[in-house]
Amino acid sequence: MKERSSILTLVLALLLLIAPVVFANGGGEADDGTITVGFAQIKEDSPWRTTETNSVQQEAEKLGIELKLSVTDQAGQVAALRDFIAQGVDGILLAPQTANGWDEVLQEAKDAGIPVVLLDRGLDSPEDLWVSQISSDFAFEGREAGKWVVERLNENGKVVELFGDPAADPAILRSQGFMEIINQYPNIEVVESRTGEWSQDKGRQVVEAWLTAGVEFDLIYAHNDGMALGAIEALKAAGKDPGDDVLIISIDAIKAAFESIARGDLNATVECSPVLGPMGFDALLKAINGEEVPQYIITPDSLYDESNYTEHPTGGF
Ligand code: GZL
Repeated sequence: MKERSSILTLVLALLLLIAPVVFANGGGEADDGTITVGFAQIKEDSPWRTTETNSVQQEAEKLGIELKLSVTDQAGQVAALRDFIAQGVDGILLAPQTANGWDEVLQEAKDAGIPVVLLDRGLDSPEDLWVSQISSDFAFEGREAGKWVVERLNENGKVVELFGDPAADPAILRSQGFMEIINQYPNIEVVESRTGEWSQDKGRQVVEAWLTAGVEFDLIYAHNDGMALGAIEALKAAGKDPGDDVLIISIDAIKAAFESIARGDLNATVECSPVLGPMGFDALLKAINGEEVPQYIITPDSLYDESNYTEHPTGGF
């Protein structure tokens, strides 16, 4: 009898010893080593954004990474990052809708030891709060568009600009790069600049308003293909011949843009690759493993117009 009670005491003591370990992660799920990544994506109805999201999801699947995807506006992205931190993810991918509003939550991620990699846009927070930005060089894209415009207008003409989101890094820099070139030619004038909010419908509305108001212009510079396609709709509805009466250049190189160039509507587009999943996870996994990662990883871009659009390796995104 005495022997049985001492065995029972020993078993109880052992259980007390191992219990904290077994139930440490709420119910005893063994940590099977799977990497978990949170991706805070921008809510945006565009082929470009869909291609990017697919690229991230396909790469996560290929790598066996558990991806938590959140698709919202900027405020929702901040909340999503706090959720990811609370869930203890291993890393975060963020496509910041706007350049500002991130310092606090990025500091919280850093304090939690969770690396953040930026996809397709930059932001204005201190560089020590995020690991790497993987994107195009937006000012370069703007300069390339500016050089094409100078040549096609023979250094003389009126331009209207369809701005992306004025709070977004790509829009700010695409405009700066463009104006850096255009400002060198006194006979080229940007007579109007207004946001089309990256969308085809809004781009169409803005150009309709310019036409109704009798604004005279020779060329439209759109910060993305979606707004350019909307502008083309407006020009056609007004009886104009886009690509001839009015020249149009934009950025992104989505498939619909190449189809429009083939029809003789759009004249040119500067490529901006949305296929960022592989590079995003490569940088994030290195950071998770404590390896050095470049602060900026810039994807190369090229300009495609009537003369070379058929040479794009994938025919657009
Ligand atoms: C650029 C990306 C931009 C695209 C637009 O990296 O952030 O967002 O150029 C999209 O089409 O709105």
